[in-house]
Amino acid sequence: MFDYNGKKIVFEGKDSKNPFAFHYYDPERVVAGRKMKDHLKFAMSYWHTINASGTDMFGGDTADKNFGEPYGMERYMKKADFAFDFMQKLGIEYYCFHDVDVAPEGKNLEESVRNLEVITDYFAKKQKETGIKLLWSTANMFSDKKFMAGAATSPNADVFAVAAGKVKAAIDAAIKLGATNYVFWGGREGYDTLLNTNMGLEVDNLARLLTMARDYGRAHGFKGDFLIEPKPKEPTKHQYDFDVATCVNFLRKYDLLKDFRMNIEANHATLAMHTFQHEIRVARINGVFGSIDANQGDMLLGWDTDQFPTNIYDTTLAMYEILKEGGFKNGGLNFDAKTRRQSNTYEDMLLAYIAGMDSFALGLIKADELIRDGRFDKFVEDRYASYKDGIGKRIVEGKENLESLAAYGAKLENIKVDSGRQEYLEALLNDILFR
Ligand code: XLS
Ligand code: NI
Ligand code: NI
Repeated sequence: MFDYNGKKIVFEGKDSKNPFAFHYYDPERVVAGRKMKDHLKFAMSYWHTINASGTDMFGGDTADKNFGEPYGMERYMKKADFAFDFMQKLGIEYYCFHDVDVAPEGKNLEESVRNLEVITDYFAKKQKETGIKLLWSTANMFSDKKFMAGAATSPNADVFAVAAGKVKAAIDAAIKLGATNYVFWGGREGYDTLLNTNMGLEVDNLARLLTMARDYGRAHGFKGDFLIEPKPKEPTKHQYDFDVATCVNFLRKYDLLKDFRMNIEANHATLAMHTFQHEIRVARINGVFGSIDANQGDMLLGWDTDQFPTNIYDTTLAMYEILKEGGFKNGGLNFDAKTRRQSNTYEDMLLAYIAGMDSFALGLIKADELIRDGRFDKFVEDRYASYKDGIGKRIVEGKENLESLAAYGAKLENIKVDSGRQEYLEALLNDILFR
């Protein structure tokens, strides 16, 4: 059953018992006016897929991702060949990477940048051959020991300088490869204790680096979105890009709202004690929805487990928000997810992506049904009907003030608020999911 025949993974439908086939993801099928593949814009994460080898805090590798090459550029070339072949097998049209995922690090910035240039030239050739595109690039500014106290928010200005150099090179890579986004995830941009931290300077410096990146990118022809990826904690106890609402406030304070949007990760949302849907909604109502890092956490584990998404409630409600947004523009759906340590074979990697892609495909189908069914939207609309005319309309239009409202409300008695019908709506969601 788990003997994979090496062929391209294709859609076989939900009655298929073949694990190496899509059961819901039918790339060419039109849902809500667009092909599924164009709605979903699936991307492969280079770091988890091509590099992660099962290491955890208690044990080493369980999978071999060295491709028979002990070190150096040869290994990274083999990784690239594998990556493009893997995406083609699954029909994935986008990928994402950090600088250090794709090329070996040199003894200094100059050498690392040169390595990155060699590999991105190779990527450019591969992209041309396969039609695969870069969704986003980013700079890893959290793994090397010089980043132990942050990058832009490090107390050491030399670290800030090297971080700026890495961002420049990763933006150059984005431009060269035609990426439609550039991502900032604030790896260690936060603190472990306020006892040693100048928070005001650190947050100002973070804004300084982002502003320099925006200015450099725009001056060199980068037309895509800059994205911040909120996360509340891990590796630091407190990350400055805590959640979407915090990031929106940050962008507004430093006048960056025009160029920056959000890359929302499901597991980061739950670490911030929000649902995935909540974070997308907050981004939408503030006009900063950008892209998705698709994964899921484990309810019983308090960290970023980066599991492949299989929870259909979550994928449906996420796709509901994305459809309401009008779909992805520059963004897409990057599987920032890795197979479990015990799922350590090549087949597991395929099965994991198939599970994630099918879960979002089914989520898309169900979200479209939910919208076409209309009862949810109608319920919410009716619930706020008091703002459509009379006093509510006048409040919304700014025609009332505290005194006029005090006069209006003075004699009101027995005000009745209608039931919120939560249980009915939850059952209705089940009806749509399981019919
Ligand atoms: C880590 C983040 C990271 C970003 C890219 O928690 O999710 O993988 O997506 O730096
Ligand atoms: Ni992520
Ligand atoms: Ni994450």
